[in-house]
Amino acid sequence: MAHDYDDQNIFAKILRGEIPNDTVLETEHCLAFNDISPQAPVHVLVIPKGAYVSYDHFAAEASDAEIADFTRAIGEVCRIKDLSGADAAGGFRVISNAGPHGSQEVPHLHMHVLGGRPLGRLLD
Ligand code: D5M
Repeated sequence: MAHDYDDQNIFAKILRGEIPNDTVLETEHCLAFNDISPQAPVHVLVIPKGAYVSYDHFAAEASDAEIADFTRAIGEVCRIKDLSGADAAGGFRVISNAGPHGSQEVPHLHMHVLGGRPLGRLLD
C-alpha cells in the first residue's frame, strides 16, 4: 500500500490543534478521542501522533516505543471505557480499515475501539 502521507487529512488537523476533538486519552505517542459518528455506545479512535497512513506503514516504520505506546493506549481505552469485563456486558472490537478495499476514509492510521453493545459476528 502507498504510504504517501497527506498532512491535510482531518486527523492531522486534530493533532495540530486546528480542529477540536473529544479526547479520551493522550499519551506520549498517541491520542484517543470519541468518533464523531459513533457506531456503538463506545466508539473511540486511537491514533499515533506520527504521520502513518495505515497499520502496515506504522508496523514497518514506527519505533518500538511508538508501537508499545499505541498498543498500550488501545488497552487503556478499553479499561477507561469499562469494556474489559468478561460478563455479558463486557467485550469490545478493535478494527483498523486500510486502503480502498478496507474502506478507509481518513488516511491517518486509526484503530476503532467499539463496545457497549453486542457487536455481532464480524467473520463467518
Ligand atoms: O473511519 C474514519 C472515522 O473517522 C469515521 O468513523 C468517522 C471518524 N471521524 C471523521 N472525522 C472526525 C472528527 N473530526 N472527529 C472524530 N471522528 C471523526 P475509516 O476507518 O477511515 O472509515
